[in-house]
Amino acid sequence: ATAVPPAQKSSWTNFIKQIASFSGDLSSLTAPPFILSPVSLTEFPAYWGERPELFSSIAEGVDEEDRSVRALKWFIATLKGQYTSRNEKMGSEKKPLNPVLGELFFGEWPETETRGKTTLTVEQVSHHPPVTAYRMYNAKSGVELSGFSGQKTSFSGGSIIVKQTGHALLTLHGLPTGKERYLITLPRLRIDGLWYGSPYTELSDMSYIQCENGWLSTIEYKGKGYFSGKPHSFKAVLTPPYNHPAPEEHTHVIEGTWHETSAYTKASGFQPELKPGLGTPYFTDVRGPKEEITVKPESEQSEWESRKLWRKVADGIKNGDYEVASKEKTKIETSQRQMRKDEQAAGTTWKLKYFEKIPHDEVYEHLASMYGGQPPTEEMYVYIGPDAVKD
Ligand code: 0T9
Repeated sequence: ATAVPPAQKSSWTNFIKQIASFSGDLSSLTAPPFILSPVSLTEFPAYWGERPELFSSIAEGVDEEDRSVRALKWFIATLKGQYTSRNEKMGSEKKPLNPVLGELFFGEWPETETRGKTTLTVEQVSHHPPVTAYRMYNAKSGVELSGFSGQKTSFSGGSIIVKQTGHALLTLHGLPTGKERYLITLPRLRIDGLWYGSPYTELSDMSYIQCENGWLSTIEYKGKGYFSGKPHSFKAVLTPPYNHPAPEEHTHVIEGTWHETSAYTKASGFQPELKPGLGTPYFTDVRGPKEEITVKPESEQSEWESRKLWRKVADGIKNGDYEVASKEKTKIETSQRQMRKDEQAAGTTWKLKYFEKIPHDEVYEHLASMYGGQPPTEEMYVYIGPDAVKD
């Protein structure tokens, strides 16, 4: 069975062939209409915030160990949104709109009784190759996430392999002990199901959450037929700093699936939260609803804000009016090309609004060296907006 509409079969086959013979920036390839998403990649950083309580409560941990557990729990709980939500909403993974340079996306998760307001600022900081910078901040708890996201793609064994470039830094500001930083690295993706026209994402390899105090989460991802025979499986091991007096008793092992539930398989010395009905000492349960970001109405947005900028294209895609979609997309691309030409003629370059690029991130290099990662040096985008934290 195939999900490819009969009229788009040859264009889909063509698209797959193009992907196979091509490696680099997939965003520039023209895909058949049925696989187009009306959502721009600048909206994707919002997945980090869809469990706002878990995010802001990282700072409530009583010590480094507890905060590292909470950081891991929040991270794992975001994976379902990050990697399966297009399948749930649109039936399969789809090709997102390729953001223009300077595109912005803002939103928030409003304050409630149990948490302060969390805000998100996203800016497209490069078009070729696409790079998205983001910053999420909860002022009440002092929890901040900042990072950037890019992709290097290749084709292997019928799947698209996506190496994520970029990393994120989680900073807990204003703890009694000062600030505490965590480096978050990102997993590798495989896009499977291409032949049938119903692509979905599986994660592979490892990612890390390295706290500057030495606590380290190593997360290993497996698809079908590994640890549990289930798709979307992972195993996370949290280990104490090398000089910890009782490392064995403070090593946490968690196994499960990141789109459903996970539980401790080892938690010596640490009393995990128990949840009725789940039987084992549970860690995450993301089967329930998540909370989507609140975005202000388009009438109050600037021309650079993602939903307003892409409105006509997105409507075309949603209404199956691909002629309109492609006409409107061409308009946006033409005006972008003109802007680049004008800049070149004037000897200027586009100026970022909310982020400043630094060519090397020393925090990243330092924290990555702690777990023995030998990462290629990466740039970083530092948030410079009005509520930037100076400490
Ligand atoms: C950061 C995430 C990222 C972005 C997407 C690879 C992908 C673009 C990047 C990595 C987020 O935090 C997490 C989730 C999904 C990733 C996307 C999945 C995907 O297929 C696209 C790529 C560029 C394509 O559109 C490939 C062509 C398409 C026809 C396959 C569906």
